[in-house]
Amino acid sequence: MTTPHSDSPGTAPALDLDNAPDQIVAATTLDGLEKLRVGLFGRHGLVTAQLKQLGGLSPEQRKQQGDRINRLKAQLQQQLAARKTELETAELDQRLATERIDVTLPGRNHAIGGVHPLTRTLERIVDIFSRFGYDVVEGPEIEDDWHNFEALNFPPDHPARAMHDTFYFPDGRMLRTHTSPVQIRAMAGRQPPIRLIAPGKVYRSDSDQTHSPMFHQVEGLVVGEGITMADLKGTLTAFLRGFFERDFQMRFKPTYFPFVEPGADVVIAWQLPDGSSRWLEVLGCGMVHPKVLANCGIDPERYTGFAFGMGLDRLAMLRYGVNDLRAFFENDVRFLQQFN
Ligand code: 2U9
Repeated sequence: MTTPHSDSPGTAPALDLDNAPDQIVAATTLDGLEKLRVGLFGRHGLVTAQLKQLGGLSPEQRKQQGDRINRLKAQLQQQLAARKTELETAELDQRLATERIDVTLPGRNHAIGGVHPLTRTLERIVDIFSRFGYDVVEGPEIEDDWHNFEALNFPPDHPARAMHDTFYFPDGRMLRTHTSPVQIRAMAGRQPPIRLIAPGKVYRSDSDQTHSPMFHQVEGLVVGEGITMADLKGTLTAFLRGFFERDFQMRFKPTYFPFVEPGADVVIAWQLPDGSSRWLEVLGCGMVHPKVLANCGIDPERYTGFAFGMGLDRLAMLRYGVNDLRAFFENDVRFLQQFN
């Protein structure tokens, strides 16, 4: 660190009028430069001392020495000013380089994920049935023939089996075609009163704008003493009004499912933007078939029950006005962001 041009007081050669120009050029800080200026032009500075001596000289010498000192003074002042400008510019450049802030940069956006519309729809359904006092129950997606068909009153060669285009494994097991086996397992494990919903993925070999080989169902089951069709109608009316947050006409249209008797499709009068309305199927339901109760070890002479089933994806399409089911599964963020 002991270069001859260093500013540090301990290592610089003593300032004199001969080396002053070199020391000015070698100054690397504005502080160091200011010390040199004081050493030359301050009250006890070298140039100041020379000027003070002029008073004791003869007029002729004074003029000669005066001219010399003035030239020296002007030269050193010019050098100090030039070096000062250089050091100030360097300091500013250094600050601009290290403290640069580009105020035109756009702010940093943190991408915040959202809740998938199907999850949102399920959360609404679970929320409503939880307030009705229902449990939420889940079960396996790979099922055996007993739980998926047999216990639900689909006899081996029953044509209703053909309604479900089932994905089979070589060992005879299958991807569940509905969440009904969850209720079979729940009933086999307990006695009434039973009040539950079973949400989950189900699989059928079917694919177009309104069918996907994997879709989501929510089924519900209530079993107890004295449960009637009136309980079924009251529950589903309260649920649908809560889910769609509006009032509408409802109809229960008789239909057939092997696991319920009687069975019904529920349709609601859906208001279209032009003021007209049309009947829309929103879920299926029925009184649990006595054979199904018996298959699960529940006495059908003592207990009755109702059940219902709905396509979660279909309800989400209706509620959010989505016309292609596949949009829910493609996970295009431009689609998903609309629900945040
Ligand atoms: C047990 C007993 C009865 C569940 C039910 C429906 C009617 C129904 C469809 C709606 C549209 C399935 O997603 S969908 O294709 N479901 O119409 N489901 S009653 O009945 C049961 C279930 C389990 C033990």
